[in-house]
Amino acid sequence: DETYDFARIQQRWLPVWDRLRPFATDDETDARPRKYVLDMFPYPSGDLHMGHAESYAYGDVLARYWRQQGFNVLHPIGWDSFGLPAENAAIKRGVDPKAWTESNIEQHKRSMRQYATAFDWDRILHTSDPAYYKWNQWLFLELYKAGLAYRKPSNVNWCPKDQTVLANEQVIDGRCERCDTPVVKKKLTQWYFKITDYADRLLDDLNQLEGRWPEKVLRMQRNWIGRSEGAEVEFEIEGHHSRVPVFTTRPDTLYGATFMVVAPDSDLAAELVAGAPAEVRMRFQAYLDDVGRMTEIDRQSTERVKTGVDLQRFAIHPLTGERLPVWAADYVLADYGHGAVMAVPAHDQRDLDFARVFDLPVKVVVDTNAPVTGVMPAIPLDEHGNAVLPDDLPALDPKTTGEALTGDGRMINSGELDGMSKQHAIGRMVQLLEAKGVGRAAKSFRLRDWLVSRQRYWGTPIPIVHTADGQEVPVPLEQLPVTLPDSAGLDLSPKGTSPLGAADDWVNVPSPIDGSPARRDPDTMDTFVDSSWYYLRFLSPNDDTQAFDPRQVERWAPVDRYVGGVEHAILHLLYARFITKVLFDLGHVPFTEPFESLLNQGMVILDGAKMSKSKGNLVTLSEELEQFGVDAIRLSMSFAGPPEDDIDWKDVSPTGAQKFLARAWRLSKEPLARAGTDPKPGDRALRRETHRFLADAPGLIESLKFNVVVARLMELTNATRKAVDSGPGAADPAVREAVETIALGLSLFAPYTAEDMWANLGFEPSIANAGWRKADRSLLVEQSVTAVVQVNGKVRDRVDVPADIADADLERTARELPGVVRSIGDAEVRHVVVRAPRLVNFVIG
Ligand code: ANZ
Repeated sequence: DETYDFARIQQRWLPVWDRLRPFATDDETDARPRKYVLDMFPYPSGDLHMGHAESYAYGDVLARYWRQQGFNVLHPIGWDSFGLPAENAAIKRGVDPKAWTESNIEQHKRSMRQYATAFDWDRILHTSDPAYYKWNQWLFLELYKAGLAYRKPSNVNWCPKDQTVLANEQVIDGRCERCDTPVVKKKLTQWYFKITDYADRLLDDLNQLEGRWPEKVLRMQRNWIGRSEGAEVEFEIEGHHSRVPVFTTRPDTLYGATFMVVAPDSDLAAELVAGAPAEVRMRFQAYLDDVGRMTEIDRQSTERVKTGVDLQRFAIHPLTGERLPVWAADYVLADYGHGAVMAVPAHDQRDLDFARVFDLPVKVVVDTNAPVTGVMPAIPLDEHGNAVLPDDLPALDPKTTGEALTGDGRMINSGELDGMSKQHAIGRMVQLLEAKGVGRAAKSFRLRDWLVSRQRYWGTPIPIVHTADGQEVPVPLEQLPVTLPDSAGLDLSPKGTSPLGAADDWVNVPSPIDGSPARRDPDTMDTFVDSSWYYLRFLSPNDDTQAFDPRQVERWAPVDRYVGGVEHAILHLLYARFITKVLFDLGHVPFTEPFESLLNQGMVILDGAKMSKSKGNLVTLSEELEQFGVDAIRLSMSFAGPPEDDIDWKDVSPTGAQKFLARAWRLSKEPLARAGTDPKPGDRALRRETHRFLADAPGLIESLKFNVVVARLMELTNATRKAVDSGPGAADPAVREAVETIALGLSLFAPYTAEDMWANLGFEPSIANAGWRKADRSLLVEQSVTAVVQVNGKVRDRVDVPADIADADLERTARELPGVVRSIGDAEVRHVVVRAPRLVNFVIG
């Protein structure tokens, strides 16, 4: 059959691959170098969509490429199968989340198999499998034992619709990431992981990833961790038992502090207001209620008129001894720094706005008119010794202008700091504070501890038992996994407490310590815990004695190339990095970063817009595959542009891709030279194209220029067709060489077509493991030079050689020329003069 029929080709090769398992990685004796290529594992909600098709196409190009380069490549797949999407879908359909999840996984598996992703199907895992989450519980207990998992009552982000707690990261512009409902605050006792202990390392180690992770992701991670450097300054408060620290990035402005502000929802505010007059307490309570109804975004908005309550308490300035009024105001956040600020209205805009509303004093301590660099010019003084400023300089009067003086300048009104630059003054002030024992250099982070407990059913149960007297007891390792009870009979609908609390038989257990009545922790873990270490589980997914096998970790980890969407740029990657560092510190893994390099593919959009069911612009993957075939879709993804860019499906032509594949495939049906025929005498121009492709493709793939490689394959296909139709013809060995190379190149992008071509060319399957061919460098040079070959100074022959041929190669070539062989005969060559590429002279005698 001479027509390209993608459906027939797909049917032909799938069962063969099932049998050959070309991507198995279970041979422990395999001595090839190793690569670990990982695609972010999917949520099994619904069938695969265009986004999956794109991401898996890219991951597969890399996995198949490394295999052709002679690496043993681990490319596993699994499912992130716990979590809200599955649970909400299950609630909507009234089915068991487990059954629903598993049937979706089966659907995914079928689709992925058909999509011919080069996965090792013997390593699959899914996180809702007790065999997986047993080790999730182990991980929790490892953190617990290390003091990195703890419980605290705190204000949490609460989604009133999903009735669940959200991590800061899951609140987008004050709304629930999943359902867009405005998030409110609620006080609950929750489990946390102490990621803040790792803030410095999580930030500093990003430098190692420079150039290997997208710059955008590095920036997002840096901003998320948000390190500020400055100082901690302690203030006495009259009538208060201990000194109150504040965090400031501008200790140089301490002499300009004229009042203090505390966050209304902080413990400190509650303590201070307790000692205030009844009238103040009432006003404060009303204010606190208002604040509780506000989103974080509103609170921090600089647009809103500042509000606050005078607590009628006084702080003592640590250097001047002045009494500074203490206010509570919502622009100060309870969970940043120490939840209190020294207000410097002259130099901080928020403080100035506040001071102007409540008529509080403003004191300028930085002369922002003074030159910052170089030697200070002599400032002219009046008869009283005060500086005379030129008339045209703006007045240093923020209280009137409303503009805080945030620029650089020279210190004034600041005692021994006067005349110093900002940097100098910051250093000096820290010394002063340290000497007086009222402050020190300090850092503050935007990063908060990771809230890991969820009041939902479909997640990993937290392996802690609470005794009647309030003790937390870890479930002993040999009793893991703590499996989820059957969902039948449980009300899964969200209501603010975990559905597991109502599973009496499950929740009531004897204390592991003394058998006294106790209760299991009813919460489940954030699914980001599950995905924080799954890359390690893939290394020994069926090991029921440990979370991961250290020997396999040694062999494969860390991940060489991680592929997935930019939507995981912050959360998932940060958590995986954190858990990896914890595992390193506990001696479980020998590295500190999980993902050596990262590819974030763009989105597949339609007409410039994100595809969604509600917008009615959904392109359905299964229909595209049906119409154009797997290879045409995969090839289209790679050809559409750089993988990081969005793909507008409107600009993509699967028909064009299909036509190209047919053209390439038909070449393999030509009456080609026999396999193994030496192509040396073949058409030199075509050979040059072939070997250029072989030489260039590896660098292009490694720098992720997949689209360029596809374009080059198209060119090579055209050149080959020309050589067949109007050149040396199909039987020229150079044509066979070109067609074999096209098949090899296509094996990265269009595995079915490539395999079928390989069979047409007379080879055994699978082309996936055929191995890349080495480019013959001598064929790459465009110019050839005619070398003259002499024997005893007389020209005996000529030969065309590459312009950059080496002396030794030229000599060897020359010796075999007929004219040379004839005239040397049996004589002994006593001396050879080689001047590559133009001349060889054999001296005989
Ligand atoms: C005095 C001062 C003077 C400040 C000045 C700034 C400029 P970043 O860069 O975000 O770390 N601050 C401290 N804790 C706060 C809290 N819990 N809520 C709101 N604001 C808080 O900002 C650090 C600055 O933000 C700190 O430095 C403090 O104001 C304020 F000319 O202290 B600064």
